[in-house]
Amino acid sequence: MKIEVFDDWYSIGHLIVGVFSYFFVPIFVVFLFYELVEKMFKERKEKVSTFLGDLCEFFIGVAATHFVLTTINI
Ligand SMILES: [Ca+2]
Repeated sequence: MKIEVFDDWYSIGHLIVGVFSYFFVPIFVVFLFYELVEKMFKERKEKVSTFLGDLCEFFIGVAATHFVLTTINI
């Protein structure tokens, strides 16, 4: 199955939320809950491919933050 990553402008937001959750983990719980609610109750049904894409965008943000902090070593 194809996953749609960075399909809309909200995708940048998902990435940024991922960056913040690197420093404050509870944000991850809120984000996951929000995404699940959005997937289940959104008026125009969200596709599984964009739902998984949103999660990928989030984790790209987490991973990128970890990469930057460990390589630059601030
Ligand atoms: Ca997306």
